[in-house]
Amino acid sequence: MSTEKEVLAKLRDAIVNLDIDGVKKAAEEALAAGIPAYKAVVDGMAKGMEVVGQKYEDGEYFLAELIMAGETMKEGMTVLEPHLKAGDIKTAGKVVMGTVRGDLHDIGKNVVATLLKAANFEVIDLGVDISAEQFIETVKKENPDILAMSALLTTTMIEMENVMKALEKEGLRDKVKVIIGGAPITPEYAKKIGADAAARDAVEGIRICTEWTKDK
Ligand code: B1M
Repeated sequence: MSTEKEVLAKLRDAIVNLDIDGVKKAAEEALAAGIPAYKAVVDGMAKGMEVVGQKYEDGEYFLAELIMAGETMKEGMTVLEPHLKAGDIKTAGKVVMGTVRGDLHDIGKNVVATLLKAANFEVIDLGVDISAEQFIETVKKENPDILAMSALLTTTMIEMENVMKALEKEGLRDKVKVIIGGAPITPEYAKKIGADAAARDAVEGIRICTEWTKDK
């Protein structure tokens, strides 16, 4: 019988090694050993995601590994999520996110959403082709800490500016931090439209969101 420390290390290593079968087995072993599901997520899988993020920054892992790590994490969550009790995990903050109107690209957004969840954020993912009205309606309803938008087309990135204008018009701009990302997005563009930050990749995005909410 493995100790708690050993089982948590197995969970962490399964994420780092992108081992989909291994993560399921380790998650089941954690539950059988009486380890609370939240602990298995936070002290096991999420630790693995931190290592994956570091390997990506060091140039040892690439996008493919980042996506695989996200898939491995999802697989572990299928075992652990039903055992998570509301209130078990203190969320790092609430993020509303989506790909802007006219844009159907969601692979990058999904990577960001998975890593945000792994970093303990509550994520409301609206999906793709999201209009300014839908973003505004959700910000009003959910009162998130952060609004994250993704755009992959030069023809759709202008939608982000429409969302910024709508936030201003509705008096919501000071209530939410805004981060944008996607292949054509630059920090200069974020500045131009009045967003708070642009993220080059998911790891940078998660780092910025964590920094914004660290005193919550
Ligand atoms: Co499209 N496509 N595509 N496409 N597609 C691009 C974007 C393009 C650059 C390809 C090219 O021509 N070289 C080009 C855009 C050109 C331009 O605008 N200048 C293009 C085009 C033209 C099109 C269509 C118009 C093609 C057509 O129909 N004629 C069409 C448009 C459809 C639409 O959206 N209305 C189209 C369709 C598609 C597919 C459906 C086939 C597919 C999308 C599938 C899907 O997403 N479910 C697709 C794909 C796969 C691509 C490429 C090849 C790859 C995009 C991708 O998934 N990258 C892409 C070329 C490229 O980018 N090299 C291309 C991997 C992903 C993990 O990275 O999305 O950048 P990315 O996300 C990163 C960061 O940007 C950042 O973190 C992520 C992870 O590190 N990030 C954030 C993103 N959002 C963030 C939010 C944050 C933080 C970080 O907030 C916290």
